[in-house]
Amino acid sequence: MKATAKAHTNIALIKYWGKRDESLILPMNNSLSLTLDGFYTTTTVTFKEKLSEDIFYLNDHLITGEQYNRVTKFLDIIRSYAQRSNLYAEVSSINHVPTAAGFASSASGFAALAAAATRALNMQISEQELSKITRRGSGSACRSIYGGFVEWEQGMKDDGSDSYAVQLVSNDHWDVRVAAVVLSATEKKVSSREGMKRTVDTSPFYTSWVNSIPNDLTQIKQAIQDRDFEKVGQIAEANCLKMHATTLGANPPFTYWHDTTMSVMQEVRAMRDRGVPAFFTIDAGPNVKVLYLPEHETTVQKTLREIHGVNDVIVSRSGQGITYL
Ligand code: 2P0
Repeated sequence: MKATAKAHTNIALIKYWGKRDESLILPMNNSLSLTLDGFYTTTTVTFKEKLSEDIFYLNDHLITGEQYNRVTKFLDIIRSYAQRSNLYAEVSSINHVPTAAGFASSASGFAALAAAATRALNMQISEQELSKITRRGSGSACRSIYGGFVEWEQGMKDDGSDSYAVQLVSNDHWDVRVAAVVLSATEKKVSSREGMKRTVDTSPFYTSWVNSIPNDLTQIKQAIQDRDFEKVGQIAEANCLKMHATTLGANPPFTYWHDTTMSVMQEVRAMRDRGVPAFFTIDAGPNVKVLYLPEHETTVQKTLREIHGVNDVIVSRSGQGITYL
């Protein structure tokens, strides 16, 4: 009863920001992402009759506390689905997601865990079903089941049965690159889970954000089909700015940006003024991700590395969905 799965992280171009159900992890809006080949998690799950509780190793370290609880609670969901409530597992995950890159490893982490655990239990489920289960671990993780450009359909039902991700185009549709710009600034941030809840509960800008999503989605999906990079970039960048604007209206207000975050944003705009099509997006942290096309890789990398306060630039291509090893 053992299986190993590999899942990549993803970057949202239309952001998931806010839940309508905290417990089932049901979002307020559809979101759209690109799966990235440079950042992934490999997880082996072994269910053993002899175990009386789960054991979790991350990068070869035994994990306890909050991180362990999140894993074991998620395994409870899978156990109840498989009707194997007293069967515990040894989980060993290796994260190839540098924490400093500002990508939440929860997306690749929960996707790899869900895939490995369901396979180890020999559950015969579709990718759609796997995406739904994965969503219960972390919302953005449900998009990492698929490669390329992916949409998470929020669904309408109270039980979450219609809330899952679908692939729009596979990773060979279009070679779009993403540079993760790693900043030297470190500061304790508001977690995305807490940040989105506070925003939903208190920000007067939140309703406008949600209402603006359907149009952004219609436009960006067409632009992806057409491989219209300028349009994809413009919509993604504007969508990111709208998401971050909602946090300034929250009570208490907060922002994920640092001064270097803004320096990178300005430099990306300056590149565009010089004729290099590059666009930024930012998640629940200070780091910036920059979208560009392969022919501009050298210029974009060099420009980003020269910004004061930038520690590293890690580039990635469009990646695959779940694979089993
Ligand atoms: C996203 N983020 O669409 C957005 C944009 C952060 C900003 O999904 O509470 O770790 O586990 O469902 O998925 C980060 O939130 O939150 C996130 P939970 P998750 O990628």
